[in-house]
Amino acid sequence: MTTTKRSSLFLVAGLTAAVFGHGAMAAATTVSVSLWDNGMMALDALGTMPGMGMNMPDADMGMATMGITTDMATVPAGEITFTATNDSEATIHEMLISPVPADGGMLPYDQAAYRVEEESAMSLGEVSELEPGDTGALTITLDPGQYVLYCNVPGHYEMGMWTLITVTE
Ligand SMILES: [Cu+2]
Repeated sequence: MTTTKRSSLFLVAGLTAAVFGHGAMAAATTVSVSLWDNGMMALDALGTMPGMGMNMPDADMGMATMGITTDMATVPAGEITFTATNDSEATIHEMLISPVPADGGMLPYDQAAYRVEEESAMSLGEVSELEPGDTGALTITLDPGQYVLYCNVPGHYEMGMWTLITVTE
């Protein structure tokens, strides 16, 4: 009788360890993010062509002179660390993250300031103002859904500095 009880307890302890082990693996998701531009002239066309922010009308992403590139476009829900590196030679960049609006449309945008309205866009966090060559990290917990990573230094979002990331169950 005593032996049977011990065996059961041992089994339960083993199962618990397995569950925690799985959770620890899920929490280790790291996304490498590159913030890049084509050099000093990257902002010259600002205001002279249709904006290239997410879902802006007539956006031609082939004209983008700045951008954000990630090493994965889909990640599992849970704790995610974004490691952002400013790969520009001369320009400060940053990385913010907001949910893609439920209607699939544009992020709220201040045309006069050339910036996303961060609060209305429900910004979830940021790696702010990185000098060229610098790296910063943001760790947040994300539910399943679609999110947009973007740079909100004036003009940069409109010049193409954004990308999508999908969080799965
Ligand atoms: Cu930027």
